[in-house]
Amino acid sequence: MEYIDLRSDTVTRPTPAMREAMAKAEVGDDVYGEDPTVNRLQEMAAGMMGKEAGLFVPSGTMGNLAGVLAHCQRGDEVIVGNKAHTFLYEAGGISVLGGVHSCQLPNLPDGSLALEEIEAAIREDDSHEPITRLICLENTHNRCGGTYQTPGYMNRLRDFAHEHGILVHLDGARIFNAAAAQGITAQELAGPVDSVTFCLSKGLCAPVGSVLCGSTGYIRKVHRLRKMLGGGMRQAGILAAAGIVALETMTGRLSEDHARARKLAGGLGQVAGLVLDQDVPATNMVFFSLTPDVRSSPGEIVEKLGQCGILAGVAGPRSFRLVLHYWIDDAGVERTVEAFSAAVQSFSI
Ligand code: TLP
Repeated sequence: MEYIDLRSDTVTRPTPAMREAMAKAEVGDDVYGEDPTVNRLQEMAAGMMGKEAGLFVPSGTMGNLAGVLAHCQRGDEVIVGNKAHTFLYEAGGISVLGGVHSCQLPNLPDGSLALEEIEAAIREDDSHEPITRLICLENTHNRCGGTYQTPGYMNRLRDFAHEHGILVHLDGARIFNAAAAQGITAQELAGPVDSVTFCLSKGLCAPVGSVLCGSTGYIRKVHRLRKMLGGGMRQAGILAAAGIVALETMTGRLSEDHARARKLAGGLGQVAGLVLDQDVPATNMVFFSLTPDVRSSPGEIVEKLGQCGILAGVAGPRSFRLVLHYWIDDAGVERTVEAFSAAVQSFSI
């Protein structure tokens, strides 16, 4: 059966152009810095983020982990949203491996952190307290519904942080979605921060990899950390080649996924028994819940959908997340709405 897989954009397979580029990629030992394809990807990525340098890493998780560790000493504190991927879904790596303490502030519904809340959380110079070293942001924000922040917010936050001697790391796993939704470049969002991780493997369809970008000195530190974390890859050009195709061919089409997300939300919003978290999705994610009269759990609905070839994600005790990407077309959106309608009806009183 050909599945319509909406569980995440991490499920995307590489395009034929990527597979071709991978087969032909020139490679070398990247731990020695000798892989020409990795070097090209890193230069391209740094340029697109408005940074001096970039480092290819196996995953977004490793990018964020090495990114935070390079800024912080053991016992330092990072201010992070309580719905941030770094806080919720990275196995506590910054604490486990870096001894970095986290201070969680409530994410506002749009995924931002309120400057007043940050200000109140900054530690005094007092030997009882950890040192506030870093603020971690996420743009787009996954658990807040794929919402995005504007360059205005990014600049305000950076100015505020730097005034207090604090650095800013951006988990920009889907920064190109944030840029596409606003009709701007990724550089306008990443330029203001001290470091940024973005993923090649999600909406951009590359099979593996993320790039962490920052100043030359910072990336030199990250190079050692990547080795320590076991992420020093050898002939990684074979993967970087797909990443280059991703940057060249996939960033410009993400608004198609956003349009399909809106279409999908429009259809699901009409289904009795479902209620959307946001009427109009901001980017490529659609979050919605079951109304109280539906006598089933999201897990049961997901199982039913799976039987007709649709893979959906459970996001909470009554809620779902569907993520649009390159491999979902208009017909897939229509089939999904029909299948949800049938599945929910079968459980309604
Ligand atoms: N997110 C995954 C899951 O881990 C939840 C998904 O399906 O959305 N930052 C953000 C904002 C992410 O959404 C993710 C992956 C990551 C970092 C981690 O990337 P990888 O999977 O490459 O380690």
